[in-house]
Amino acid sequence: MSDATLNQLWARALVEELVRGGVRHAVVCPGSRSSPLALACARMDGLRAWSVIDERSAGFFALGLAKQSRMPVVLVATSGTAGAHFYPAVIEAAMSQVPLVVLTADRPLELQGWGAAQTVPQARFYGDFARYYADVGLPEADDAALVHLRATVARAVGVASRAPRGAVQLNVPFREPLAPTPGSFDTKHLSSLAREGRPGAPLTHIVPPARQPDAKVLEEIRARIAATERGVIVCGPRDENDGFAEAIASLAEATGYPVLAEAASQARYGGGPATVSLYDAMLRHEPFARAHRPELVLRFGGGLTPKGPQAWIDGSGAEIVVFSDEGGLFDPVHRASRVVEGSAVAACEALGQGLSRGLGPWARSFLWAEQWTRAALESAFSEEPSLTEMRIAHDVVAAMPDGANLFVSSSMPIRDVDAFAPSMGRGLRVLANRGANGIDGIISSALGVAAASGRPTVLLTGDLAFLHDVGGLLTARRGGVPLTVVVVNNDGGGIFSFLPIAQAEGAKSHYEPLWGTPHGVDLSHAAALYQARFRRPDSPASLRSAVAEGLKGGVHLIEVKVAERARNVDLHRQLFARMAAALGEGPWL
Ligand code: TPP
Repeated sequence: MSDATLNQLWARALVEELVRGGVRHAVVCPGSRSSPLALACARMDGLRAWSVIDERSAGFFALGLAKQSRMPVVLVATSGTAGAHFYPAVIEAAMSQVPLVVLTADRPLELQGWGAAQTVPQARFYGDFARYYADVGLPEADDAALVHLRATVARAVGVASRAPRGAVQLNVPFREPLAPTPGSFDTKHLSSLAREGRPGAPLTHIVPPARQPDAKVLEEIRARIAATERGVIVCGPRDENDGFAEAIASLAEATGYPVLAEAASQARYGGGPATVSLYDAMLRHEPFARAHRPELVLRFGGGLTPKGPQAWIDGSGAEIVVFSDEGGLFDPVHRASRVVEGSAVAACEALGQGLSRGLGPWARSFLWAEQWTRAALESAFSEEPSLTEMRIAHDVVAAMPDGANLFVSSSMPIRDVDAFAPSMGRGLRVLANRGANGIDGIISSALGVAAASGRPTVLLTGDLAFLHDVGGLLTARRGGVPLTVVVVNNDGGGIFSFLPIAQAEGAKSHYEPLWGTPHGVDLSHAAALYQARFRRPDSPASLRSAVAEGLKGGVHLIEVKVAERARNVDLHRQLFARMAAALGEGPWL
């Protein structure tokens, strides 16, 4: 192999090791110092190079690609402030275990610290949020240096990909010339290991430990399950597409426990017959909540989005066992007696062995409540045909075909999907940035999911989150990524109306400018700027048909104007009350 410059030889070796480690997508931001890396990404077989102009969007686009594909994705930035814009995506990756490999191109050592342009200290840019950091050093046409580079890249990919997954940073300095020059670079003196690595495999394959949970502990928990009828399985947000829904359905059948499945748990849409979606409403019915206090809770995934059910679990006095795939802990009030690390699917399979309780009166009581709260929800919607925020969440899910993706923004959209969009007999992949719950990078994250999956994808977002990352729409156009964006436009931050600050006398005159933050933006201009199809449906039927139309292809912006934010709080309370009241006096256990 020969290459036009030493920098090219170096960058090619680096990117070759990324691909051998399983990287299939590179998100490259424009810059000069990063040119050798950009070119190596664009030329590398087996790697799709995406160009994204704004590094903050690029970070979230990569996050979405990696969330969906569960494979590490590489990000490339030039030197200076560029790489700093990856920070929020790196944080989300760390908090929700998404594998990213960040390459920050840099100036050489002799330009550091003396005022050279676009030169800032880049070592450990992301602090503890990056799981690994190395400066790979300046390119050298030397066996030891190239083998070390390859091994370091292989190691970085290995760390990003093993539990707990997350972002890693490699700082990559280059001297000029940064562009390829005519002629070839002599590599004859190099060993084949330095020049080519190990074709078909990383130079150093770091094999992660087996993720089988501890057998003895599972045996103890199985004995506890066998002795306990009043148990529940609780599934919080979890991205994995590893047969989790099926494993949970079998565990429910074996244990006789209902499954409280959060919207983004991958256990709700496409879950088994024990799936309970409307737990938030049903647990607002106090006698029902009291009568259904569990004695054993098997928890999977992250924290539940709604507070009430979480408090019900924490206050139940039940024994709580947390199954943590990635070693992450979700137990902020310290109620869990055990945290079992290792594959959740493997844990489900092992726990169900030898048990066949089936769905008896205990589980059926939850499922009965699911039916009744659901009937109340549907009848409320049929009586009042206006597009409320709750109705939008419900109808967007209802309009989606089997196998599609739904990305849901933080703030009210994820809460509304969770509370008002029950399982509808279709398999959907529902993803959200629940690691740090940011409203940043939402459009770009959804685009990453759409790009990695090649499946119809809808984003449901609030207007502030939309405006926060509106520039992300550029990637839809430049990268040709189809996406249907539904914006719930309440002209500001609706979630704050649910909080005490909205009522506080002392903050009254400041509430709108500082929390409500109305903007009055006409979103059709955003559609025009990024050449998206724009629609503004004003009825449930026109919303559904706009979503169905959007899913045929292209970039679509669907804006739904909704009731004023304060009124939305009342509408939520009324609907929750109506659903809970449907449980009446029983019949329960
Ligand atoms: N900045 C970031 C990056 N993330 C955050 N979560 C916040 C600020 C705080 N925050 C939480 S919700 C919210 C804000 C600013 C308002 C979101 O408004 P919108 O997207 O319109 O959704 P709505 O509340 O109306 O449902």
